[in-house]
Amino acid sequence: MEDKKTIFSGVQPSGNITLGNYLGAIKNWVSLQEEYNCIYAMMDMHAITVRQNPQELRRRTLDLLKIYIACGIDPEKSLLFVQSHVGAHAQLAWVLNCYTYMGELSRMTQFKDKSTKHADNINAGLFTYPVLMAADILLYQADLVPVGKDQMQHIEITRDIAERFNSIYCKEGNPVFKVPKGFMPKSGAKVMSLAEPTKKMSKSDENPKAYISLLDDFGVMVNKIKSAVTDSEGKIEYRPDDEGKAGINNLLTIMAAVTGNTEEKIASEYAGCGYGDFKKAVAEAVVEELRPIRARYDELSKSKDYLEELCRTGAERADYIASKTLKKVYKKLGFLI
Ligand code: ATP
Ligand code: LTN
Repeated sequence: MEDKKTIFSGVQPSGNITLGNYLGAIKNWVSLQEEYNCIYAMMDMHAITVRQNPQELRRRTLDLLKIYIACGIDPEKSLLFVQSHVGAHAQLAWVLNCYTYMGELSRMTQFKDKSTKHADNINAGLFTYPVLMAADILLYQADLVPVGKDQMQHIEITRDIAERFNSIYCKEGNPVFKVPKGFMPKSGAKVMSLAEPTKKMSKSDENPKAYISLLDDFGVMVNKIKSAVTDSEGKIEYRPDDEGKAGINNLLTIMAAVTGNTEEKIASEYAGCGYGDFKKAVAEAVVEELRPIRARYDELSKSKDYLEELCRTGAERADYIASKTLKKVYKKLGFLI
């Protein structure tokens, strides 16, 4: 166990978990559990960079834990915890804020997108969001961070912050922080909106037709896929998005991520097939992938005590690991400890 490399990742409980979150991140986490020491958290502190309803946030945080387990994360193998239960995240984030430049934060695509979308609430937390994310990752000395494509820029800044800190304080070698690498799935790293296939599928999209929630009724999922925006060419081919194929490419990607085949192979399998039939096949594949997840999710909904106990023990174990890194950092900085 100790010799294994470490994985860290998480999702924010900021909405209904989507097929994009699942194919881009969580599905990948499951397969890594045997080979790595895995730590997965519910990122509630990140979620408050956008206004949340407190009752819903509480419910969604526990729902997210249920989803992790239902998707195949085994709490006996992986460490699961709630971000806000471990004080070191906020503590290290403050320190790292002092080692991150305004210029580099202002280049973050997610900040630009979210500040356009929430123009009435461009808060400092939204701006320093990647610093908290760097703290999450660096506290656990993670080697690998499995995320979707949209988060790779945040992994890059995490690497820059870690290297900067190490180069200032660890000249003699023996770095305080391990410099992590991002890790994306072959297919599904960027699942697009079903309504606007040039935009990322996002759990906080106002249009529920844009995304598939893992908790949607199966009938609703099928209808959403059937009404996914495509093109009028009528050809199932995997070609560049700017040739108008974004919608079909997205359905091919979804099918590829679910079945483990490549987009090209699926395109050749369905070449000559009408869009209606292809959409039906994609919808069936998605429903069959999510059916067992839903059954386990429903089962877990009866076990609130078990879930709360997992959060308690998870937080204790995470706190133990995180405190060790934080102590090293404080010592390097010259804080009295
Ligand atoms: P929000 O809309 O609230 O910003 P989100 O849907 O983008 O949320 P996050 O919590 O930011 O979801 O992301 C959790 C994980 O899911 C990350 O690893 C992220 O890269 C991945 N992810 C999110 N959306 C997609 C997508 N459309 N395709 C693939 N991966 C995705
Ligand atoms: N910002 C991530 C969620 C997140 C995360 C992390 C992912 C917060 N901290 C640490 C990986 C590692 C997102 O998906 N929006």
